Amino acid sequence: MQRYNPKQIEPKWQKTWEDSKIYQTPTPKNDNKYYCLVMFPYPSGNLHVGHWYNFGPADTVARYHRMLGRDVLHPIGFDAFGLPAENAAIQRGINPASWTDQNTQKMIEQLKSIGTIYDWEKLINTSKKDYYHWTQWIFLKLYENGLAYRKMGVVNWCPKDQTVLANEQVVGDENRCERCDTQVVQKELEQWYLKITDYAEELLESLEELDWPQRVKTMQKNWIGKSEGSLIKFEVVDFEESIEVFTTRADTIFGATFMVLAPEHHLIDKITTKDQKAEVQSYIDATAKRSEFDRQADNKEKTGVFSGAYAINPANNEKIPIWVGDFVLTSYGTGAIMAVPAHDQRDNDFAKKYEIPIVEVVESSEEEGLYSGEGLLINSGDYSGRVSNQAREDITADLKKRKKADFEVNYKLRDWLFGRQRYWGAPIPMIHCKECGIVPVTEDQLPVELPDSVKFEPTGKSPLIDNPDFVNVDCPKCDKPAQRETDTMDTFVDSSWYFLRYPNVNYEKGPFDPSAVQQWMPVDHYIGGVEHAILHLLYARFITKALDDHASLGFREPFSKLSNQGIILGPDGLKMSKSKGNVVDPDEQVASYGADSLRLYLMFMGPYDQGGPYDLGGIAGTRRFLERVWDLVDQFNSAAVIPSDDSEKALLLKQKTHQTVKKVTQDLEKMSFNTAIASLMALINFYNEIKNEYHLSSSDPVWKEALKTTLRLLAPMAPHISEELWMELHHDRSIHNSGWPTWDEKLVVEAFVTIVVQVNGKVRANLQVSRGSAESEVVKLAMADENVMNFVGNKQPKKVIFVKDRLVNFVV
Ligand code: ANZ
Ligand code: ZN
Repeated sequence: MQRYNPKQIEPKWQKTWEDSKIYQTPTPKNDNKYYCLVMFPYPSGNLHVGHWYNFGPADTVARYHRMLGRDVLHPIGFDAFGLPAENAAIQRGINPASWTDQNTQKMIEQLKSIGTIYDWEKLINTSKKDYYHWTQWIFLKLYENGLAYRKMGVVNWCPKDQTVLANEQVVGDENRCERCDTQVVQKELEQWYLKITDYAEELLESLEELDWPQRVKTMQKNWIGKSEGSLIKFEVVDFEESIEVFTTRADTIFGATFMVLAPEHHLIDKITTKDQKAEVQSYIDATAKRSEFDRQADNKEKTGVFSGAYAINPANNEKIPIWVGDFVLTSYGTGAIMAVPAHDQRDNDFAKKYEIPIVEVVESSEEEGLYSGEGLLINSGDYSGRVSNQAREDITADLKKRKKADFEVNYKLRDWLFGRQRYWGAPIPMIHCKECGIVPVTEDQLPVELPDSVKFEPTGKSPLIDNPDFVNVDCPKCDKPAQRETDTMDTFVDSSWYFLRYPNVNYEKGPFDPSAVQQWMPVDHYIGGVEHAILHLLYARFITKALDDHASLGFREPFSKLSNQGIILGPDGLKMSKSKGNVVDPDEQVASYGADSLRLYLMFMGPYDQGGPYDLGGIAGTRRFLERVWDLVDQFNSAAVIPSDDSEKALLLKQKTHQTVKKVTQDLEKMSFNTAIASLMALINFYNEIKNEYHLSSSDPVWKEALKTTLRLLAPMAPHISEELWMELHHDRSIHNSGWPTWDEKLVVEAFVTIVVQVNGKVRANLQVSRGSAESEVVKLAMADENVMNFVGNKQPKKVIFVKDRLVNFVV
């Protein structure tokens, strides 16, 4: 046998596998399907080590399930539309379409070099007509069912990308663009929205049934932001009007000493007194210049103006002043609040500043400071003495009898703003007609094709506006000249349904093939980065539910199980970035060490969900390990010695192997790759130790079985070398079709145990003894230990405590 040379064997096997189509997706038999999905990449140009960290281990999971005998679907594609590709293309002065095509070609080569089992006949590219046709179809379906609409509103605007962003794309305390990190500003614009809020409750509730990391579920839960409270009506003095407020603390109503309206509130104009008009108007004008971000910030001073009007507190009939203040947002609850300065910090700041009375109504259990917790009510009429959380229900129920209140649930989740003023996306299939208003493109006119000849530099307006061939169209309703919608869809629309396309990528009657989807969905295991915890995963769940309601999908949650990989840092422990010069190029690593070594190293470097710094020495270590495996099989093949006749050693060899089968199986089940590899390393060390006493011999069936099993355990993680060595052991069928090894529980039980030897309760030695050894035998062995002898001395111990297979303690 030659020396281990991945450069030669890896491309060879990749080609053989591709030619023989061994990874072609099977038609799944009942209950035997396993849909293993990785989050598909943007065609950014180059795979980086982070991609490998996603794709390599995910491929291992898919391969492992394949060897278990499952029918596996493990596809790949490109999330090809969108800002990253468009911005990169603009920088280089080329069309995003050509840039994307160049990159996908390059990336496919790279993806192949990893040795993945992707079925290339199922490749998806979201920027191609045959895909976005169906993105547009889904949009029409949503529109038809009232789930897509246009409205005027305050929106997030990225000054660098010159487009609106969804709330989910504004990240961090400083409100930065998720794509380019520029600080986002807010603008009033008419925009397209998808009604994700219709599904708020279900999106929250069915999180329960998902096998997802808890932190992702918590992030979604907080984003949805369910808040249970009450709607309470306050009559306006001298007007036939009432102001409704949303509060989570109806129990504090006796402490509501004023009200605050958002400056946009519709009643302000009507109720403001003459004297106050000018002041109120200038306050409203000033507010218009502030963003919601700014208005909400805790550290900003609270401001407001008195409207001159009063309301009646329905709990105690007291007259309280109505103020206007911009810390109350028009977009949440009813855009008005009852202010309880004794128990709410913002209300407290406000009351102190404008000298409004502060009345405590919940007994504080704290010495000082504003109390916002639960407690017994005080100063609250008949309700005094009740516990606040009970009083909340009672007060609302009593006010409800008088038609002054009702129970209410609010969500922080807002509708999904999905139109973009950019070129590189699926055109929204809508037509604006002077006569008929907004008219949807008819289904048979899909796809609305994205034209090529467009100046796509961002200008703040959609670049499609300047393309008359695209814009001018006849109205489908009245046939008069009309204009196409020029906004395109955000790429998150493309990725919110791609997993439905893989089961049958060639389906021509709809976005998904109902029978194929029924066979494969839901995704059994979805693997990808935690950065998508809210955005992509929430959108995909929403679209799934909407399609189930309006296109008979047949299930309501797309991803049964989710795993997030950690993040790979540069060798210096910092985030990898070109500017820091700490980027590790996976192609170079493959060229120097091989794909198997890189796969193995990434899985060995630490727990998969934690990631960590890429250690340039570490990969050399996994390469050496693979060489040891290679050498062992090589020696076995060429060792024509007579097999040893030592049944005890043979048993030991079997036991160690079976123990490792069990360990690796259990570890792969929970994606604990690093510990699986560690036990394989330990097994190879053991083989190397025992081979001198129990001869490595190609005619020894015990050795042969042990090595075959080891290669099969290694196969999902290092697919090329295990295939090569498998063939060296005279097989004619791929190791990847050889099934997953099983273990015999009887052989797994340890033959040897470690016994702790103590003297007066302190550990003085560890002993390896046969399982079940008798006390007399263990004592004899312990007494022979030098260190133990030093502490026992030459006296007879007073007492010996013995716990079988565990411990012996000498009391002296
Ligand atoms: C009286 C009160 C007393 C309140 C108290 C809180 C504490 P979450 O949990 O986030 O839903 N609120 C309601 N609408 C608002 C708006 N449009 N802009 C700003 N604040 C608004 O918060 C609900 C609470 O936020 C409500 O309960 C209301 O203040 C305030 F000791 O009412 B509370
Ligand atoms: Zn018309």
